Amino acid sequence: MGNAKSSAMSKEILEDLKLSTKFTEQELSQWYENFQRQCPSGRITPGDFEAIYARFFPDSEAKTYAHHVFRSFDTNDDGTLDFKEYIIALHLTSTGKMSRKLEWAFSLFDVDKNSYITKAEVTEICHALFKLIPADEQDRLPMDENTPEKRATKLWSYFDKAEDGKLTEGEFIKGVLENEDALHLIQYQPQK
Ligand SMILES: [Ca+2]
Ligand SMILES: [Ca+2]
Repeated sequence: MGNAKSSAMSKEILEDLKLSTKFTEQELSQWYENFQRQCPSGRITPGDFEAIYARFFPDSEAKTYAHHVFRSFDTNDDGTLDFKEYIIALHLTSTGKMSRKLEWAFSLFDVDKNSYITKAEVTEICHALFKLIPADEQDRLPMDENTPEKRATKLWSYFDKAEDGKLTEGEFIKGVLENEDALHLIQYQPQK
């Protein structure tokens, strides 16, 4: 409202996003309009992002996980998500190819961004994931994955690494692709 001037996306960003995602110009323009409306400053803050997650996971504590996801989407490390980072994130998590999704999953697990995953980082993300799972659902989990530690140990076993080893992106993606069970352990899909 009264903000029409800021509603055009720069040609450069549009072309860039058309190349890096499969979204059409029309889809991108539509999302840009929505983004501008919901986020007039053009930047999503960690607080905004937590609020979005809280709406998706009303019965659980999504803040910790949201914080990790935010970090993995904030590719230029400036503490906010701009439209480009937002769209790439949306693309990756909805329609992206499996290999791209796993690249993203790697960055989610690489908490300190040093290009390696350790078991401690896997455990930290498993803790955040667990907070997303409602208590009644946690009760129904298999015995060997019903705590964050057990889940981390099970996941780590697929990567053929020592307890104190370091996992590269290639090893992570290979381990997940070769073990169907690993794929469900690295994420949480709400049942509702
Ligand atoms: Ca950013
Ligand atoms: Ca790391």
